[in-house]
Parts: sequence; C-alpha cells; structure tokens
Amino acid sequence: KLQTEEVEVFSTPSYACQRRTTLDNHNAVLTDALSLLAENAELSGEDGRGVAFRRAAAALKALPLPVTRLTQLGGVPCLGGHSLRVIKDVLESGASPEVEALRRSERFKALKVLTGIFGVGVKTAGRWIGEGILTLRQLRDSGPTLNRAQRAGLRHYDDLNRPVGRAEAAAVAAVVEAAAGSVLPGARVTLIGGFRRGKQTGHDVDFLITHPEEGREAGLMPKLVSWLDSQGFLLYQKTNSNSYLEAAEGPARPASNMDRFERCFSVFKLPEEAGRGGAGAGGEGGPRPWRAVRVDLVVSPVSQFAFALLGWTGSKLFERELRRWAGHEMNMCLSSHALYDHRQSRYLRASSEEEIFAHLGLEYIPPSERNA
Ligand code: DCP
Ligand code: MG
Repeated sequence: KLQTEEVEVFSTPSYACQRRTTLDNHNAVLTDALSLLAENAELSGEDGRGVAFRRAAAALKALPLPVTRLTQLGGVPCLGGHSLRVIKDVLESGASPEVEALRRSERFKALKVLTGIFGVGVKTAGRWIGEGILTLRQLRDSGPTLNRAQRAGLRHYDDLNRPVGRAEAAAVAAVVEAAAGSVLPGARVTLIGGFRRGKQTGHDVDFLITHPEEGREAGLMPKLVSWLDSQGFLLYQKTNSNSYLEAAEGPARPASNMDRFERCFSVFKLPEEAGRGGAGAGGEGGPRPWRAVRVDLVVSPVSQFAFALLGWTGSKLFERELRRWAGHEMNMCLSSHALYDHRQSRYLRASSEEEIFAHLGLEYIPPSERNA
C-alpha cells in the first residue's frame, strides 16, 4: 500500500520586517549553525556575507514548525547555495562539517575571546592575532597599549561576558529612573533593546530617555552621568553628544545606521542583592557585593521618540530590514531620528511606532515579534 506522507511546504515573506518572529524558534539547530557562520563572517570583516547568513537564519526563525526536509524550503526566501548546503548537512547528519570545524578553529576562538573584550573591535582583534596574541593571558602578558574602554573591558571581562538577567535589568532600570527623576523631573525612561522584545537575558541593558516637553531633554546626559558617578554606579562611561540636525532639503545621505543622539556607553557597578544574581557570581566563595553590567543610555527629543524607540528595539536584523524596505520598496529613508519620503520630498511625522509602520505600508509588528 502506498504511503503518502504529508510534509508541509513553508513560505514566508522576504523582508524580516514583514514577518512575525517570536522567541519561540522551532529551528534553533539550523539557525545556530547559520548564525555561527554569520558571526565568523562579521569577525573576518566580511559584512556582506554576514548579512546573507543572518537573513537566511532569520527566514528559518519565522517558520511555524521544525524543518525536516530540504524540499519544504521552496517558498522560504534568502536561502543561498551556501546556506542550503549547511541546512542539508544538518538535516542529513545532525551537524555541518564546516560549522563544526569553525567551532574548533583557533582563529575563530581567538576572535571570539578578544572581541569579547568591551572596546575591542574586529580590526584590533585581527591585528593582535597577527601579532600572535590569541588569549587573554597572552594579551595581559605581552601588553599592547590599551585604551580606557579596553582596560575596563579586560578588568571586568568575566562579568561582562556573563548574561544579564531580567531581574538585573530591572535593578539597573530602577537606578536609571532614580537618576533621571533626580536631574530632570518628568523625564521618561524606557527599556529598549532585547529586553523590550521579551528576551530573558541580554549582553547589556539599553535605555531610551526623553521628556514630554520638547527641548527639556537637551543636555540631560552629562547631568545624568554625573549623578550616577557621584552615587558610585559607574565603573566606566563615554558620552557622545547629539549631532543630529534635520536638513530642510532632506537627508544628505541615505539612512546611516549610526545615529546621532546623546548617547552614553557605560559599565555599571550593580549591587548584587540577596536572592538575585547568585548563580555564577563570586568564584571566591559566596556572592560578591556587586557585578559589572554594560548599560547603554540614549536621550531623544520627544518629537523623535517613536523613531528612536523603533530604531533601538531591534533586533539588529529587523532594523536593517526595515531600512532596506523603506529604501527599496517605498523610496523613503528611515533612521532612528526620522522618516523622509523622497517622492513627496518631506519628512513624515509620527508619535508612535504604529504610525511609522503605517507610513511604511507595513503591518504593525509588536516588539515581541521583532526577534528576527
Ligand atoms: N542597534 C542597531 N544598530 C546598531 C546598534 C544598535 O540597530 N549598530 C539597535 C538594535 C538593537 C538595539 O539597538 O536591538 C540594542 O543593541 P544591542 O546590541 O544591545 O542588541 P540587543 O539588545 O538586541 O541584544 P542583547 O540582548 O545582546 O543586548
Ligand atoms: Mg541590548
């Protein structure tokens, strides 16, 4: 008797910003493999390849069920030959030889360790590897000159590579709210980044701060930082001032993913309360009184708040895809400050994320479904 097995064939739209991607990933084995290849490409300075693997992984994250056969992927976009080969290997034998070799590669391991230091980018790590520095010990011993960020990164390496939990993020939020409330009454603090998307852990905690009266937020960051510093909450900080100016004739160049808000990259000294942290803390017996946590602070004028909120909620790929959609499909230019319509030669205003999706002709996707 002929057995006909029903196999679902998947299909999904081509831009990540057209899809709902929750944290419930049914294809984690496949997407982990592709993400590792993306990471390696990025660590090797091959950003184009990195994006291709990120897009392939994101397309699989949006599928409602686990993939079991290659033939199910006919309607899934963004899968190039290389990604399909990796998927085929994983489906057939449980692992991809290329990915497994990468995991074991000394260069990849060294790139991960060195770029795991806050303040160390791909170029610096690559240079050190060229000089024979592959480990933290070799870095400490052979002592290339480190800048201030890198010295803080190395000093707090273990803490900064330990995931931040939601309870810790909430504790940081309480500190930032106290700081903002003290230096600018009425200021509003919003948790952004991965935690806004519902993630249970993050590599840092990101906040967007504004004030309901336009202009009152100007100059807020230095005050905020000095309050935090005076209270002993800062192990490191670097503040960039706001350099955004809206040109009457529209954006001078296409949406850069660098935005120009008042921004502070910092390392917080977060007191460890009893019952929180615990696991992993210490190492010298018993919990330590504090841990280091990476915290990013961004200040936005309220008129740009919706754009900043959308631009800083992520995921990184979701953001990239929104900008690509805006440019390629709508002839618009989206940044974390504004949306410019080239056809009408004007900025489109918005006071909520919903309005921005509507301007872009996209169905609204809530933060918890932007985990592309
Ligand atoms: N962001 C971006 N492009 C950048 C930097 C940031 O689009 N070059 C946006 C998208 C991110 C958000 O800011 O989601 C915060 O950046 P993070 O690197 O903190 O990313 P996540 O918070 O998403 O991840 P994690 O949980 O690892 O902190
Ligand atoms: Mg984050």
